[in-house]
Formats: sequence, C-alpha cells, structure tokens
Amino acid sequence: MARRPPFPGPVHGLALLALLGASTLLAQPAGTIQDEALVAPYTLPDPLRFQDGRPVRDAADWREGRRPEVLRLFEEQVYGRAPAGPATLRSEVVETDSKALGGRATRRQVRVLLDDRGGGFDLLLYVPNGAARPVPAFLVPNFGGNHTVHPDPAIRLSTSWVRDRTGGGNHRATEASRGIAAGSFPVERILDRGYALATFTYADFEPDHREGLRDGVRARFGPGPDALGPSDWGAIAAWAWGLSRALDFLETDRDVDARRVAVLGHSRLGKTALWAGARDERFAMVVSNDSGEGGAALARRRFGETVKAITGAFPHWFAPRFREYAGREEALPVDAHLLLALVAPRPLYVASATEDLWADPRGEFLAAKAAEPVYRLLGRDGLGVDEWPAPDHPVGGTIGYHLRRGPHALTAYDWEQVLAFADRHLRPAAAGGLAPPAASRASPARCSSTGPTRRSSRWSGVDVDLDGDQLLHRPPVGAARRAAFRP
Ligand code: GTR
Repeated sequence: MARRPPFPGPVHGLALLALLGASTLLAQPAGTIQDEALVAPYTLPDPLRFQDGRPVRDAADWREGRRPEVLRLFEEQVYGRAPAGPATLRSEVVETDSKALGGRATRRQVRVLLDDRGGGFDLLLYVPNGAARPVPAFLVPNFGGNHTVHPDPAIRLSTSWVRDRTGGGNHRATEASRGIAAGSFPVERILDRGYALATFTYADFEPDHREGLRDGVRARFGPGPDALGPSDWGAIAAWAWGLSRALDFLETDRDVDARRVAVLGHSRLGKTALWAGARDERFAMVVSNDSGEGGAALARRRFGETVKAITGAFPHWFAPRFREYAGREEALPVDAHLLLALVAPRPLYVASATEDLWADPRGEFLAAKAAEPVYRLLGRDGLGVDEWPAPDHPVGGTIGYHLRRGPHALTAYDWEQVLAFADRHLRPAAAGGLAPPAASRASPARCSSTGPTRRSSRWSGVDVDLDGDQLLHRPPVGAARRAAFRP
C-alpha cells in the first residue's frame, strides 16, 4: 500500500499555517520545526527496560518495578512531587435542581472544602435523568469558570481568577462570559449518551500565571512559593491534584459510578488530565485532546513546541528541574510514550488536529504507538494500526486515536469519537456488550430541595457519616488505602 504522506508537505504546511494567520507563525520561536523532514533521528527510552538496563520480564515486573520507577522519574524530572490528598474533605451542595436543562438532568453545584481555612473548589455536576444510576461520568476541568461551559443561567459565576480572554479585564468572571466555552462542552449530547459531566475551573486550584502559586494549593499544601525545590510540584501537578480531589468528591456522590470516571482535558488541561490519570489509577479512562508538548507529544522530536519554548513561556507549569532539559531532550529519562504507558491497562484516548502543528499531532500518535508494548504486556490491545491514520479516521482498541481535520480546539467531532470510545469501555451495554456489575456502594439518600439528611454510609470501603450529600468527614486515610490510590 502506497505510504500516505504523514502530513501535507512542507509547502502545504506553510500555506496551511498562513491560513491559520501569520500571527501564529509569528508567535512561534524562530527555528520551530514544522516539517517532518527536519526531525532528527532519536531513540526513545524503552518502556520494557529498567533504568539500570534490566529487561521487564512480565506484568509483575512492570507493576511492581518499572511502573513505579517511571512514575518517580516523571515526578522528579517533569511535573514535580505533589502531596497526598487532605485527610479531611468536606463538601456542601450549594445548589441543586433535579429538573435542570428542561428536565434532562439533575444539576448539583458543590463547594468542596480542602482545609478549614476556606480553601476549596466549586464543582458543577450534571447527571442525566434518563439513565439508570449510578452513571459513568466525564470529569473535565475548564479554563474560564463553570459558568462558561453552558448558558444555563443557574450556574454560579466563578469567583476565581480567570484568563482575561474570558474575564472583565481584571481576571474576574463576568456575565459576558456565560456559556462562551459551550462549543467544547456539548453537555446535552454527553447527558443523552448516558454520562454525567463534572467540571471545575483549574484556577480554583491555582491561577495560571507565574505568580499564581502564591494564591493556589501549592501555597496551601506546601512547600511555600519561596521554598520550591527542583522536583517540587508545578502548576500542572497542582491542577492534576485537583482532578484527584474532584474524584474524591465523586466517590461520595450516589448518582455517579466513581469506578467509571473518565478524565478528559484539552491542551494544557490535556497535559493535566494525562498526569492525573497516570498518578491516580482510580480514573477508569484518560483522554488527551491536543495536549502537545509536556503531554502526549514526544519531546525528543522537537517538532513544534519544545521543552525550551514551553519552560520559557510557562515556567510555572512544571517542576523547576524540567527546564534543565531545554535543548537536551535526549537526556530526559522519560518521554511522552512512558506517560501514556502509565495509564495502561486502562483505556486511553489521544486526539490530535491537522492544523495544530505546535502540538506535533504526529508526535502524539507516535507516543501512543510506543506505549503499546506495555498495553500488550498487560494483556490489552493497543492502537491496532501502524500507520498514522488519515484525518477524520479514528482508530484503536484500548488505545484510541484520531487526527481531526482542523485547528487546535476541543470540538463536537472530538467528543463524538471519545463518546463512542467510552461506550466501548465504560458502557459496553450501550455498545452492545455486557452491562457493568451492579453498583456495590450503598446508594445515599436523595438530597431533597429542603436540604440534606444525616446518615452513615460506606466510602471506598470506609464507614463515613454523610448529611445528605455532605461528607461530614473523611476518616484519616489508612496506609493501605493511601498506598491504594496514592495521590
Ligand atoms: C500554548 C502552549 C501549549 C498549550 C496551549 C494551551 O500556549 O504553548 O503547550 O498548552 O497553550 O493550553 O492552550
């Protein structure tokens, strides 16, 4: 079969970039590689060989040896070490409506407290009314505040820092930004497919700027802004930590099956979703949409954004140590394929876009391909193809991939492929397969409009006291359980 050009040739590429508008080209550092022919040969670290050169012989070797080694290397060299979750986590349902979106959904807006000094985040949850509960869910962090994901007037305006593109010019949310990100959050479509949608704004955990760490969880849960060591957590690790805190809450919500939560992120939040899914094996499925450098794209290709470019433009995103690899990607003990391999054997979806050269769409596919040996070692299939697929031709088994025709964005097309993939892995019944086992946890009493009721329940095998949907306290995490879900 004639080999399909991996991507429209250099001439087409430049014309395409011109189409994207000179500004993008201008925005990229001189010397940015956008032509496959300019990618220098590189050697990836072997997923199935320990750092000391010993081969990974079997699944046990991976689980007990190589996987922890890879995780530690990403913590030390790229994203930084994050603390375990807070021992106490309280939540309060601040608004709920069982007839939201014209009766299609139950909406819950929850304030989740991370400490007793008011630290916390606002989670917006939509649960489909038409599906048997508990339902699987997508957990998707947003950029501009929960009120931006849908024009639903009942969504509370975010009180956190927002990127000025969506705020009133002072990084404060305004009504003007209500629903502006709805194109990336097809809420009704997700609900109609039988999934709940949970979202929060990443800035609730840390505002996305160089001094943001002074107002975020890195300051609250240490080490303080002026005591950051070379391998201490960066902002991406702080946002990923936030995803685990949101999952902590979802584990207490009776309508959500916390064993079937897919974490999905776009762009910088795609990097975040990958790192959260790698660290926290409670996530049943992980989706990276156009995550690029520091996410699903192989750093060693130096195609599009590089370690130098990203650590220069966003020094707060990674552990300070990561910038030491600027221009020295070959010295990195890891690369994106190992990040993807940390998700194994769970379903993983990687989405790219043809015009998103900065994110190296081909590099995202090649990383997924290079993660396959770990999936196979753990008894799962991978992508099922060797060639980079043509645009708009989704592929994959336990690792899914598509290259959407178009720009850097999270679109309805991306969601359609992800929903079909999720149906195969999280709702096999919907895809004509077996139904998942009945929910094991006691289903908590309904949160009535007159407010919560006290009762005890079990939370991940631990007795807890709940008041309606409010988790009164979470008992100290036992060593075994901490080991179980670590973050
Ligand atoms: C760009 C950055 C990319 C990507 C993107 C985004 O500026 O260079 O790595 O993360 O932002 O998150 O929108």
